[in-house]
Amino acid sequence: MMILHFKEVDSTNEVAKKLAAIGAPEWTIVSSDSQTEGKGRLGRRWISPQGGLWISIVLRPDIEESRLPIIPMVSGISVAKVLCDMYGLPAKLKWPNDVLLKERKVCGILAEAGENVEYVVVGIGINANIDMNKFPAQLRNSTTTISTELKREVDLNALKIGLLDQFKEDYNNLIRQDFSILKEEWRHLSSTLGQKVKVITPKEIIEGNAIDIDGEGALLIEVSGRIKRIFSGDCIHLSNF
Ligand code: BT5
Repeated sequence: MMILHFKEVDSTNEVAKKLAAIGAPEWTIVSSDSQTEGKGRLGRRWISPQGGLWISIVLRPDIEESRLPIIPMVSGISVAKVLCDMYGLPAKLKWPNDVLLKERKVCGILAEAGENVEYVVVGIGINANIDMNKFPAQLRNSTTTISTELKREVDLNALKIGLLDQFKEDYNNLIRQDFSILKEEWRHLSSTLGQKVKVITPKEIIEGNAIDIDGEGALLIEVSGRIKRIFSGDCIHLSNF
């Protein structure tokens, strides 16, 4: 494992993708104190001031393309377990990849694949030691940080090492076995399952009961007695059903 740490970069995913494209081996890690162009999904921005853990991991998975969405889901499982194990925080998962504390987003994950899936870069952003006033007003109700929840700061390096250890174990389990054991963990940690949800996809807006995920990480939603499989989208939790 080689870890490259920067004071400031545009985006750790961008740096990691460039390294992966010129042959950086699996488990090359890029992290940075802050990001000037932190990226969310679908071209959105990710607020990345100093105090957060902004990290990207180069992977070279040998799995079917249809199962790629499972990789960021497994990263979410690792983050949730680490927040619980290291700090006793009851972290939950929101489909597809968010990690929540008390229904507020503490971590976002962005996976990007290279041409012909030569590599996958998993970018993980954890709001660790960040003051809530660093976030714009419209995000403050839906966001939280570890230091806000614990009322103390945490050691970023220890969090980084704890996360990488946990993710390595979970990822190797995914590659060695299949998704079934991890799927059970995802179900267990999920806040989405059991909720009435609204999912916004590029094609449609679906409202229904989130009942399960399948072996490719798709969300199964029951809409008037029929099951719909959703592969990607933005999920809003409405209420428990
Ligand atoms: C994500 O996108 O949640 C993926 C975020 C991935 C960030 C990591 S940091 C390391 C690596 N390098 C990068 O450049 N990116 C990755 P999405 O589901 O699209 O959520 C983005 C939305 O979350 C934004 O449009 C805001 O509404 C909100 N948001 C932005 N910054 C946030 C933050 N720090 N904490 C919580 N919510 C945030």
